Amino acid sequence: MERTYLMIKPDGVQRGIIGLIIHRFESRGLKLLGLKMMQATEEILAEHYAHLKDKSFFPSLLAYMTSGPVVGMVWEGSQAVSVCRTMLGPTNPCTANPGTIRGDFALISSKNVIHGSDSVENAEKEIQLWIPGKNAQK
Ligand code: DAT
Ligand code: MG
Repeated sequence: MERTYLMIKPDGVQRGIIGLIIHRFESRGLKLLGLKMMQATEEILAEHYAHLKDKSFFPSLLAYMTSGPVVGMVWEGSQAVSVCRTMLGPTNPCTANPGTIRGDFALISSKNVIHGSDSVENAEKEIQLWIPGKNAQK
């Protein structure tokens, strides 16, 4: 069993597709362990997106991610990290296959609806960063 951190971004919340997105992971057989709706701060985003801090789009990424609430979630299942990444589709939704979340609900990288951890190690870091406390601990 593996855990991953998924986060519905502000565009997903604003468009009212939280339930639809959650339904996909539940249907796949993954288990929802924790969920938190929150306003992301620039501080937490700077840590979460530290690998992108020198990119030209970083300021607009911060503006987008703070434009409304996000829904952070911890999901558990067999190979949850890679299974969920496949269900998300690639970063650039233009290249995402229909049937993936980004392929069905997004068109541009800067508004791609959902985040998913890219490794088991990063998943554990992100869970502790976004949903610290008892419910999200192993
Ligand atoms: P992913 O979210 O698929 O793991 P990432 O970690 O490389 O991708 O980037 C994090 C987010 O930053 C991504 O979901 C959207 C934004 N982003 C990445 N590349 C971008 C680009 N070329 N233009 C605009 N936003 C981008
Ligand atoms: Mg990433």
